[in-house]
Amino acid sequence: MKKVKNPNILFLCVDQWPGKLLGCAGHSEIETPTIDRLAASGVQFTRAYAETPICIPARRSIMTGTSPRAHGDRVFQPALPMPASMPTLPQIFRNNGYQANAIGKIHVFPQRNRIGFDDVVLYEEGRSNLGSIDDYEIHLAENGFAGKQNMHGMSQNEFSWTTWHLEDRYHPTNWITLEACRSIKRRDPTRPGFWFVSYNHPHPPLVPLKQYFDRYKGIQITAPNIGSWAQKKDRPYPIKLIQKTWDQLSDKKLEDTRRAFYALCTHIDHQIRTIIGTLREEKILDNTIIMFCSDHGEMLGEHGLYAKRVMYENSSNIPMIISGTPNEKRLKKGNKDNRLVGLQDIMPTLLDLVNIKIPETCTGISMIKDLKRKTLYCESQEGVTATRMITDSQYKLIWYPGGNRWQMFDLNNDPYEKNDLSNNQSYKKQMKNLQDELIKELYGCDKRWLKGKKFIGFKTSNFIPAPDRNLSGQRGLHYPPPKSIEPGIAQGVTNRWEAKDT
Ligand SMILES: [Ca+2]
Repeated sequence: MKKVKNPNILFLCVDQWPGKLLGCAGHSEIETPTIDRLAASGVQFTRAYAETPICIPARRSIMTGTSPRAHGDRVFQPALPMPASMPTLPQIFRNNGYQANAIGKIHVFPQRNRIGFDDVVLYEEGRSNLGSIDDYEIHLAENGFAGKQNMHGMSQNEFSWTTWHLEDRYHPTNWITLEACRSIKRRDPTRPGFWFVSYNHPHPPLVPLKQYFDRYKGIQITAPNIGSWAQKKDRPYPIKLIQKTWDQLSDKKLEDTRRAFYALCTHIDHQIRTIIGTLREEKILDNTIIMFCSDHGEMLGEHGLYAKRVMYENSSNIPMIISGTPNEKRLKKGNKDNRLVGLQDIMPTLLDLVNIKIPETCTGISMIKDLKRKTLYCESQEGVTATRMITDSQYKLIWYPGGNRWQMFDLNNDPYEKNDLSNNQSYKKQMKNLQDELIKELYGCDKRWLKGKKFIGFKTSNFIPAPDRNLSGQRGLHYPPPKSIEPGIAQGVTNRWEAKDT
């Protein structure tokens, strides 16, 4: 039999996991021994960002190697197909002789679109009302738990928590791991493999296994950082909006919420070991490149904010670790690389590592090349919550067109973004430099918020919270399956924000 030479790729993706929430990033409370070990045997990119820290746009960047501007979503468009003109990451691998399989969450439309993979074993977070019953729901049904996945009662976009309500083996993290191991064992031995293993956690619902929550019971959990700007009466309009959208948790509740979140992370970390062990037992571990990243982070109460969308570090900075094969010289073991990178860089990097030509459609840059960015541009939402960000590594400039507000942070000296420097005259020059770079990045409908070279933004109206009791993302009993909905309308929190700019 012809020996497979090209390395395999194990791409481990998680959802909503902040870059700082890793032992190897210096976090003293989280337990991530496996990921720390991957970082020690590879390169950890400490300044990696989600260009749009929202699920669908982030995943489009991963799968096409492009910026939000190129792939066409900086909002969250549930019914937007993948860009027809762009080859996908799995398709390019397959075109070059690989087998490519996805296990878990891919979040595309239509849901069963394989976007270039040979096969997708799908976990869709209970979105059967968009037209497809996913493989996890089928698995539960076959084992006598039809429609019971959400009977823990926790919401998809909310920060209550409870422990997992079924046997451990039915937890999505365990199921995704098992399916990943099976896919590795069932591989075609004549071709290299590309596995995209995509966990939906630590994204809410916060439903850790009891033993993982218990691990954190005796650990004092540090309270979130609250910047001086975050409680000011005249804080930017979108910040007020997000702070009012989620319930503000008491210190005690937030502490337990963080424990539940950390428990979901450690559970994933331990489960990853079984996949690595399977590669080892199949005798292909030493010929496998392992990549670990998240689609975006999670504020988890920092500055009174929850979830993502915003450009503060907890939301936009992500874990990005690549561990090469033992002889790979381009990935120096244990290196912490602080260049500015984004999700759009993953596709060019993985292709570069196995010497496959990078398609011209990619806007990303290979992270193993010497070429480095001077600035990185990130963007999120249109309308009242629109947020634009540019960073030159040391300084981060955030623009809220709603109310035409600015924030600037010195990340070298203020990594938790507590001190807004935008009104500090000593930093006028640094701010002007970044504004000049930002204006070059703006396009499309953003241009209506400029007058010549002047940023004018738009006036915002008074915020009136919708009377929905913060439960609009709640899932119910899924047997029989819920009725189909119009797929183009986002369900959950986003449609409560009446996104009008006045
Ligand atoms: Ca996500």
